[in-house]
Amino acid sequence: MSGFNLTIERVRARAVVVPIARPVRTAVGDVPAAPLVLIDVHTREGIVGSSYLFGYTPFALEPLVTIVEQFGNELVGKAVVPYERMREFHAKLRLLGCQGLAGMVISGLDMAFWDALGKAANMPVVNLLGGRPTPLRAYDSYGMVDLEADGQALLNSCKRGFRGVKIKIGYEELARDYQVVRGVRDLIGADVALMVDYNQSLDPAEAKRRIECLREFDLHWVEEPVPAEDVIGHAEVRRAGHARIQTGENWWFPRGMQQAISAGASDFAMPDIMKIGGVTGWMQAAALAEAASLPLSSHLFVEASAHVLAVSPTFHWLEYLDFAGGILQERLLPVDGMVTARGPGLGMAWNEDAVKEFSI
Ligand code: SMN
Ligand code: MG
Repeated sequence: MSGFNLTIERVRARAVVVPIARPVRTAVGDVPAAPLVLIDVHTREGIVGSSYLFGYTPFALEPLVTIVEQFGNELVGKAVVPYERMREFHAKLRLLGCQGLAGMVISGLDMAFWDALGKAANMPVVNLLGGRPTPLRAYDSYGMVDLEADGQALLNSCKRGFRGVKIKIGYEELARDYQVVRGVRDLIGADVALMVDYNQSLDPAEAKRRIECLREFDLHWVEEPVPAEDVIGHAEVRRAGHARIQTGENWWFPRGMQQAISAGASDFAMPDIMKIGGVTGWMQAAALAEAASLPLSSHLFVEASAHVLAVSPTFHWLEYLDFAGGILQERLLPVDGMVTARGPGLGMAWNEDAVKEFSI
């Protein structure tokens, strides 16, 4: 059987809420556990391609499951050929638009297709893409931190070899931002990269004011200072020149990325593989990043991101924030601050006992 003649027989979606090591508190809401939808694309050849969606909040799970199942019904009998399926998805969603939950679903199905192809070829997806598993430098990603409660964890991140740490800020007052950033910088020292993430919580004027006050801490990047879709506002903050601006986790497909690039929104780029179009969309985004000389990082999805970042010409950082480890047979763990893709496929196998335990 050629690894490239797979036919879809059934698509299954299951909702789970997975415990995570550290609840993620952001300036615009908290993520106490990971609401995921597990996707399994069963083929007639017996291969099952798997991926997951991150729902952000539990109320998104049921509609996501419904959309996956409805798309799945229309996929029965079709070939696992990601490029063809993506073109069909975009045509189908032309009137509705392929943002939001529908955009997440087609990206998740694309990831599952690539997982199936890798399994059928008995190789990691990164090899199908022309690369090979490569240790990628990762940063340890936190939410809003409490220096008392999280200090030891932050020190452990450095001891485990992470060369970068990200924290979320955007407190009510700038003074608190300043106090937390100063405390973390003092804790991790000058040689570990420190990224901060405002999670879209400011307006451009307030962002410029706050970022100017944080200049002394040598921030590696300031992420999403203003609403994600405000690419003009991002560019305005970037032009102030107080810090390098990072954004991208809310870009919808390569065209959404291009709009931000055209606006000069950021110094770096960090698409989310679940919003940029899965593996197929990511490869196009990686080309855009190279053409625009934008260092490229990932957002969440440590397993799939380790594959696509290894073949991204402007690779910058892998974000280490493990949401799915609790329902995998084996977590993808960093080694000395580096993360390496594993296979076959995307290298994920569900721990069915845990899936049952965390199912909703
Ligand atoms: C983030 C957003 C939503 C959930 C977890 C983390 C954050 C990031 O924006 O960049 O990791
Ligand atoms: Mg972010």
